Amino acid sequence: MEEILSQVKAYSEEITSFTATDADSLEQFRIRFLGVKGIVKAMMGEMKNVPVDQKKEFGQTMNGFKQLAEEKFTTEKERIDLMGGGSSEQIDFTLPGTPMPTGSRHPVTLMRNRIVEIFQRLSFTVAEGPEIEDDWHNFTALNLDENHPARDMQDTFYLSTDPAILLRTHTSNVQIREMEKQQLPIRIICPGRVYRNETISARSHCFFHQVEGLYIDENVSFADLKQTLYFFVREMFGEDVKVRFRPSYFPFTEPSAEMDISCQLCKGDGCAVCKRTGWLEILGCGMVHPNVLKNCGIDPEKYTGFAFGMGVERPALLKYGITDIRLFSENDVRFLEQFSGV
Ligand code: 2U9
Repeated sequence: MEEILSQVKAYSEEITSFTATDADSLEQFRIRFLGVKGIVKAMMGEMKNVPVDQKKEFGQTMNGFKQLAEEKFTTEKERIDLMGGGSSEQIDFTLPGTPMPTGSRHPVTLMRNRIVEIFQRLSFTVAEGPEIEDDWHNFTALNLDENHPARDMQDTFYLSTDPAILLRTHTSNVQIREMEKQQLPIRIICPGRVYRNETISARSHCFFHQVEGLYIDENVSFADLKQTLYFFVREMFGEDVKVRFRPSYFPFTEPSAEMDISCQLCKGDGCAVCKRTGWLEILGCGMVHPNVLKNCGIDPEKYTGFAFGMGVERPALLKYGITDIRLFSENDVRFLEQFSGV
């Protein structure tokens, strides 16, 4: 018994001081101590030669011995695995890691965020609504009568005709839905994707993005409209930007106007981008038509409001010098990763 215990002690010291240099030396260790014909098994086999009154103590010693060998094997295995299986190769943990490609925001998103953020500073809040819409919210409530060309099957994508369910042609459906809630005043900015049944080309696509705005309260005037939009373009294009309003027509606003800014490329001198006029059209606007207010249950005698709408792709093309609108939806990472910002 004494002899066996001193052997176990010597083996225990050997185990404690063991360090595997690679997967091979670890395997040698396993075979030597934990294998079927290994030392642990052999030592345990000595139980039969131990006097009965010492069997308990011997059993406990052997269990500790076995545990020591197993734990050493486990910790050494983890260390060798971390080293990539061992051999003589050592891992240098100070080396830079494998690069993780980071994404970038889409140029249309960047432009949309810039527009929205400026109106948020004027206390406009973002409102969103469905892209699949019914006839009322996309057309009828907006004073577009039954014969309006925008309602033509060729101009819009219909999901069904009776009842008419379609892909919205503007984000104005969002404003209608907000007005129907009857919580006044309303000061909202509505960014979103819209659809038109167009032949796809470098200049037009069957879907694009808009940002529309709506402000309804008592005593809202055309002067408020002008000053709000003037603030917007100054924030967007700089303090020296000039604006002009041209009378226009939209069924949902009266009076209506289109707003131009002085061409940012030639500073108004005339160039190819502004077609030698010195001006660029950037948005449409007007006072909300009384019929539209009535359609949403708002009293036009008490409340007035202004609305405006602009496309997002066109200013993004201009800002980033892009010449083909189709690039925006091709999802080519080589194109998309060129734009930075938040
Ligand atoms: C409600 C009432 C009025 C939104 C308006 C325009 C003028 C306009 C175009 C700009 C370029 C669309 O993307 S574009 O092709 N938009 O000219 N939009 S006024 O008027 C509204 C909207 C909602 C309830």
